[in-house]
Amino acid sequence: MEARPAVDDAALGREALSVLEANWTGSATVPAPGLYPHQWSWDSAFVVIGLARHHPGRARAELLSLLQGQWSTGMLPHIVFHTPEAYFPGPAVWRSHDHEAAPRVLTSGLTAPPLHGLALQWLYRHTGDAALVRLAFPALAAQHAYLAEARDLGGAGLAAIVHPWESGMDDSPAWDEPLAALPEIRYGYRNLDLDERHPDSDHDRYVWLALRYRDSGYRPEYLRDEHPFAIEDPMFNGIWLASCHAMTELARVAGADPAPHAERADRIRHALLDRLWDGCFYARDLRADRLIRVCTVGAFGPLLDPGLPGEQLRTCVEILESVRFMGATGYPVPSCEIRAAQFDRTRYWRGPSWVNTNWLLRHAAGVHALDALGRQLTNGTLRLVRQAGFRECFDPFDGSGRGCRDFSWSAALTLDLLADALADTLEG
Ligand code: 2M8
Repeated sequence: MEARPAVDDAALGREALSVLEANWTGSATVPAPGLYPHQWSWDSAFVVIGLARHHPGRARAELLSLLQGQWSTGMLPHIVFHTPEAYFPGPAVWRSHDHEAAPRVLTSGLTAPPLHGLALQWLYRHTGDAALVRLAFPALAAQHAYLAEARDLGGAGLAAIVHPWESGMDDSPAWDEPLAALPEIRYGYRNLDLDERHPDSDHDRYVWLALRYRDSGYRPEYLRDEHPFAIEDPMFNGIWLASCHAMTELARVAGADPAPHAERADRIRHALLDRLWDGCFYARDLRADRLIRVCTVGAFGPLLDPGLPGEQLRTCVEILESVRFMGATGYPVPSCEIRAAQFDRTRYWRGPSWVNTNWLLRHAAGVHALDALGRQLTNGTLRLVRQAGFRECFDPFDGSGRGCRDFSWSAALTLDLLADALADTLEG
């Protein structure tokens, strides 16, 4: 474990704000200097959530700058390139400028977990900024319509991801089987030292999948009929469902009809239960037409739904608290169950604990009034950043930091968790 002076809450909060200040480029917050020098979609949503009470003006600017990257199809891309900083795969790979639906700013051609409805609701609750809701609501409604129209590849109401990058949990063991079914690819090019993150073979397949989709002209028909990677992921869809609930509430502020958003939430819930539940929520491989039976932190995405039935709620919480997950590690929440053969405490999204998934589960605990679980998630996550800093991820057993430093969502969500911990102390 890295030595780090113990810091009190106020000092930790100041450190978090200074990381976010340093990672602000003037138009957006980068996830981390150097390694991730552009604006990533769900990272930005977490930054909006973290800044909502402390720096609402910046949170608003963050959301609006991300929305500049939205395509006229409604697709909100996973990366927006506001600056010419080198990154692979960058604009030359995605070629968004060749696509008529793409905006002027350069972007990737994939999407990311649709957390933005929840982020807007968070900001509204803390600021009452109805003008922002009126401005952003139509864009987020278009994002949801895109997912429902272009990504419901299974036809039952869930959105399919068409690339591991779209899950945000790139190297999750849940993608091993569908990736292994792809042809062996050897490009041998990369511009980053990706250290412990991906084996070369996976990285080459990531690039290959992205190029195939690009070369199809980013056509939905190609995704439906030909693309070899199509997965219904419980975390992506649990997040979408949570954003649908948020949109139902925000519709009233925006002067829009809440009913379609509430109906969509119901449809997603039913499809999650029908298609992904088998004693745990698993991802479904649409191409192989089967569940991918490895239990990862993604399994808990549906906990974000206030309408999750009691049986699934109880079972998910039992698994989360058991020795398969938090019950065995000293810190919340390993990204893969520790008894799985694929679990690796050192490898990116295959074992380490992440502040963003901890925060999502903390939020889910609040949704279901599971106060003790919520406190455990808040306190365990704060212990991680207090001891190791705002690292990208953490060893779930000893809490040591992994990946890059000064990572934006670790800093931003710390601000939110600190406020939470303070409220608990005042109430207690
Ligand atoms: C990681 O993803 C990027 C690709 O988009 C990468 O591996 O280079 C993931 O952890 C993802 O969730 C995150 O949004 C991104 C930026 O922090 O990094």
